[in-house]
Amino acid sequence: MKIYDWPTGPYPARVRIALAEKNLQSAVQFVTVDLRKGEHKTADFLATKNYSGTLPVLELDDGTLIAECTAITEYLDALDAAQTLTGTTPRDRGVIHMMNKRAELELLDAISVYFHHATPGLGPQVEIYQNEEWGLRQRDKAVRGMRYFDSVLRQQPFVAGEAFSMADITVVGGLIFASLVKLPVPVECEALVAWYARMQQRPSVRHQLAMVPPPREPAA
Ligand SMILES: N[C@@H](CCC(=O)N[C@@H](CS)C(=O)NCC(=O)O)C(=O)O
Repeated sequence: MKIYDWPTGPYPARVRIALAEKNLQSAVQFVTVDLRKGEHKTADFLATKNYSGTLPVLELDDGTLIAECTAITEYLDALDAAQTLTGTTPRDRGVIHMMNKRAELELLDAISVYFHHATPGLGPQVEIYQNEEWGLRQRDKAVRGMRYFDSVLRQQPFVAGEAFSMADITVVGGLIFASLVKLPVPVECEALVAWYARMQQRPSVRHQLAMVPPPREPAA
């Protein structure tokens, strides 16, 4: 298997964590695609690797291409019967999928829009259209998302309930992105910060290149 990759990106980090959780790192060859040079937006990459122009992309030995972190994680998780990341029962699969999607919509993807629209992002060569107001709205949405996940983690040890899952990986991706863009976690989000500290104890998470604690708002 090959993964078209950007080594410090928060989305590729999700797949690296999934690979480590499944003990599959040695089954994969990483191929770096330079985001800052816009290599992911070339006509050739869009036509032959990923129409959406994003990383990571998994390429199987038979040439099948799977983009989208959630899809890649589902594929990797289904390679063995344990399905530790996406759940085994219908109930667990549904809840994990919901919380994973929320982690994308309310946190990670919102920070990504903020990065691309209200900061220099990947630079002028790549960021050919920016809408600062939209970016700032998404930044505020991400902060609300942090408060939401804090409220969830006050009730349960993991994002989707009693066990670690793909939804935790996606929130970790969100907090990695928050640290890259220096978006502080609200000071009252103590459960979220404590959960993140626990996540960093997991070997799969600890070894991420971009793993630095997100900044916190100073206490009033
Ligand atoms: N929905 C996609 C988003 C992937 C994504 O945004 N990846 C970043 C890398 S960290 C990227 O390719 N950004 C480049 C761009 O949007 O121009 C997924 O889950 O895989």
